[in-house]
Amino acid sequence: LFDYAPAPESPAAAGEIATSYGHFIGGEFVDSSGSEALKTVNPATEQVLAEFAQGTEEDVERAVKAARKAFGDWSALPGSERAKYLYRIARIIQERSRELAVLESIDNGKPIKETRDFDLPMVAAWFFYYAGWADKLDYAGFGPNPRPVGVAAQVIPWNFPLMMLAWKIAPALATGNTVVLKPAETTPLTALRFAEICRQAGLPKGVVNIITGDGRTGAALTAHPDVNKVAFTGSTNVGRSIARQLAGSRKKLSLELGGKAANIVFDDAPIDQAVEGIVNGIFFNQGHVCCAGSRLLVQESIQDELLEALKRRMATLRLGDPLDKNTDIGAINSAAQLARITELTAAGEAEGAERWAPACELPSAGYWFKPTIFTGVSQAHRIAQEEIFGPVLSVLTFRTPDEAVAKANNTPFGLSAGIWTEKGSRILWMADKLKAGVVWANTFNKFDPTSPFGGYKESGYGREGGRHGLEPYLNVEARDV
Ligand code: TXE
Repeated sequence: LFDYAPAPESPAAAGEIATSYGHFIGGEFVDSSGSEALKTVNPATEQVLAEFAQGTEEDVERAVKAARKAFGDWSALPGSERAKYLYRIARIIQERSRELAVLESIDNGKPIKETRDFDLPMVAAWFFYYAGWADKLDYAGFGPNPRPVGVAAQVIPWNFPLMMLAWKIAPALATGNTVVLKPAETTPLTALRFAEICRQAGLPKGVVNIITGDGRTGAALTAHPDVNKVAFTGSTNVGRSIARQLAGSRKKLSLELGGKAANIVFDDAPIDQAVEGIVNGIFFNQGHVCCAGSRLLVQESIQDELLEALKRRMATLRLGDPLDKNTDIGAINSAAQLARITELTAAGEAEGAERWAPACELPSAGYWFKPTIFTGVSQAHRIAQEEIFGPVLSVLTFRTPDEAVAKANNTPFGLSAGIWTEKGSRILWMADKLKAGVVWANTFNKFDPTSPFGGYKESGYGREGGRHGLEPYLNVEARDV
């Protein structure tokens, strides 16, 4: 499934970036009704890439109208016909994956190694997978006649711009809904390129609409009275404000919010493998990952040995140009995110934790943060409780499995967790006790379109992926079996 994305060659492989963009509404690229424009920059250079429209309420109105107009015909198509469009989109994504990977790396700051080998293959896989469901909904266990909800408003973040788009749009379209999607204001470019792909695939007009802008556009979209379903991925605060905004409405809501995952290493774990899992858990995508393994819980008896090996490995990580195929750690996505990381790491030091980072030079322009670990962290510290969303690991220790579970569960979040041990029985015992939507054993950050992803507690509700990922987009008339 994951081997089909060809390698991007050079920045020149990216299609042209326009100097300014409007919205994609009703199958056409259109100007905004307002005059306000935002800028997106390359976070590795701070160079402005393009201007794009700040969507107005009138733009939202037009986009929702276009989606409503398209809904009747789209939802009436046989599932096998909808599947053809999704397969076509998946194939075009594969064909254009070099261009998309480069564009994503330029707009987001993440290493090309990741966009090429992870993001783009996952994006295609998501469309292939949900294409397969489109004609099998009657057999999905939702009862005899599951129906699409209607117009879905989808607001996504900047950490996996295209992948979050795929997670939202693929299941919505497979189930017969139409969508209005708003990408994050620091990463609009690949969503706008995806709009071109919808045209290339001949997708009927209005089935997918993309409007750009910041949180004001997002709030206007989620509040629109003719929207039937809201899907949001982003910060817990905004998730809460959307839930308040929707209280009393009949809109369906799913939220995928933050996390503070524990990566739990027992004394019988193979150290080298665990070190790779820890590094992947927190430094993948600069730690801009909701399920990042941002807390290392290490069994006290192996703490010294593990930390020594971890520091040795961290010293080999290459930070720099996201378009260099050897880069492991790219740029922080925005100045605002860099400020947040800086503020929380300063709090870590002020609260008495010990900070360590390998010697490495940071490029002179752009937003960068060294891979960093904090030891001597206690559970009450802000860096043990709050999502940093950067390449920063907080190290805590435990003695017994019970203590590991108690510490792992002691945050407001519950999105993911990792366990490293040779004992299968311990994995099963721990997985049962951990309050996390995803539990990885002897691996971390593994994703697959067949498996549901989502959280407990303040990490949100609703699942994306697998058969469960269809549910938020369906009105179900009979009991789930
Ligand atoms: O998120 P926001 P930000 C966490 C992470 C990060 C913090 C802040 O800890 O440091 O959130 O990031 C749109 N109504 N995550 O400020 O603001 C916004 O335009 C409707 C975790 O970037 O939540 C963007 O499209 N929409 C997370 C999207 O929400 C609104 C990923 C996310 O932006 C809105 C991102 C409103 N009132 C950040 N206000 C994860 N779970 O992966 C903003 N938006």
